[in-house]
Amino acid sequence: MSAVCWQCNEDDTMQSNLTNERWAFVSSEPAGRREIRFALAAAILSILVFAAIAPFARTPMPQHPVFIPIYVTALVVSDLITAALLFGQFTVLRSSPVLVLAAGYLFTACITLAYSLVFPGMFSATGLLGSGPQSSSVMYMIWHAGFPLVVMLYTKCRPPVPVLQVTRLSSRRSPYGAIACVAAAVLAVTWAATLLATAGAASLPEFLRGHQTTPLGYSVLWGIWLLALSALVVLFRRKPHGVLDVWLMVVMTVWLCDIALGALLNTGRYDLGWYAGRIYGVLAASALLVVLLMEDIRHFARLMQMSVDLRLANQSLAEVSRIDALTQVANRRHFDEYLSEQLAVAQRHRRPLSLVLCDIDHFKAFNDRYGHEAGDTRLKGVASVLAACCQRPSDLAARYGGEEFAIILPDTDTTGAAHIAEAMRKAVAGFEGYADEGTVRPRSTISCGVASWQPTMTAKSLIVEADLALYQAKGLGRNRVVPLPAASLDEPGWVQPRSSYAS
Ligand code: GH3
Ligand code: MG
Ligand code: MG
Repeated sequence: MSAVCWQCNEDDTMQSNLTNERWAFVSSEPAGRREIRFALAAAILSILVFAAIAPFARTPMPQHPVFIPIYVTALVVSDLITAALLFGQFTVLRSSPVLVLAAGYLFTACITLAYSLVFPGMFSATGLLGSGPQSSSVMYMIWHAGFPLVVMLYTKCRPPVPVLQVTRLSSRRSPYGAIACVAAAVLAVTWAATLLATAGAASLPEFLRGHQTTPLGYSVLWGIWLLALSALVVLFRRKPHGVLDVWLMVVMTVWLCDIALGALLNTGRYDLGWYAGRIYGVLAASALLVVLLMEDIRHFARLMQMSVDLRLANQSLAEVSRIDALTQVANRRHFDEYLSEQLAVAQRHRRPLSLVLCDIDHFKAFNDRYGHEAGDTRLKGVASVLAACCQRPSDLAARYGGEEFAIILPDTDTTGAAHIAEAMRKAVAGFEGYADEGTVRPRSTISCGVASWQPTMTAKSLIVEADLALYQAKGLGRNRVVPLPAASLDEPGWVQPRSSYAS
């Protein structure tokens, strides 16, 4: 509830970050405009329907004893589900108001069940459990006074604790002991009420004569109605309102209509007011249940969205962690992982695998001449050319470090890899796309060492072999490809080494 906000010491930013986690339950959620509007509309609608029916409350209606079992079943099922949901929320929130309310709904479920047992004509002509003619009336009174009392107790309990806080508390003590105690207390109260309404009914004053309520019965019922009204007022005055408060106010409004139509404005059983009052009773019982279920669906949807967002964030994080920030090709970590993966595949299927190590020639001189920013732009350009030369989806171009790149070529033997390396060398040497560098600068060349995996080799020895080949390419004059073991190239593209950056 909004009351939770009073307890928050965090600054606004932190609070908004935690908002979704805190308001994970309707019982700990502050009422927004949407809830207030809906609740107000529901309350106004109930009052309007009440006003329309009230003048005809005494109209006699056909007696349908089957109405009672239907009414009782609907009430008991809906109250029990509401109680179960609230108990469930209590196990997480450990909020005493939620526990009290859950107990209230369990009480209404139990007492409704007991009411059905003593109602004449339901299980026997006079009712079970040795009930007398006014037993069901007494049960109705206890039932309709009990719930407003529970609601008042609910308002007196401290506001619910934020979810994060209670989650930490939850590890300390099991909530099931409290639930068991409360459930036992509810059963005891119901048992005592039933005893009073049956065995003790004879010693009670006369509330019902035949099917007619006596003046004393009306006084008690008016008292109960005023009690329900007080519960509504207390709820209203307990600000700021949480979602649960707002919907409990609707429940109490419907409760007032229920008592007024079904017990005060009517004359007795089976008139219009009596039927309408019972229907209001079912509405009052199911109002909170509907809200809890709707909120559950809303929270579930929010949870689904969060899990999708989280998965996407994880995906992009995984991608970012595998990409070199400057050149946007795979980084060294991804290179290492991919090489060992592909070596395992090559080993298992006895397939060839080659590695090309490329190094930009005289790059230090380029940097010295044009500056590091220009060097970075050049690195990006070379990386994009190398990546574009990787034809198969399984080929991977990575930045090995500094101005060195490594290309993993699965399913490629030395000759094939040497051809690809040669194509790369040519593409870099002939690349015209350094336009974004702003000024025209000499093209770069690369030297490439090619090595192919042999069954005795590890990832490390393959890299060492490719490095050796690269070293030879540098030694032979740069801007060339050297494969190890030697492979014949149809079109060897060696050119004489020349540093075009030297000033
Ligand atoms: P060689 O032909 O023998 O490879 O000569 P080289 O100058 O390219 O090699 P050397 O190892 O002497 O220098 C590598 C240079 O690459 C040094 C450094 O200035 C440059 N370099 C490495 N990483 C980066 C980078 O991220 N950005 C820039 N701008 N330059 C880099
Ligand atoms: Mg180098
Ligand atoms: Mg270099």
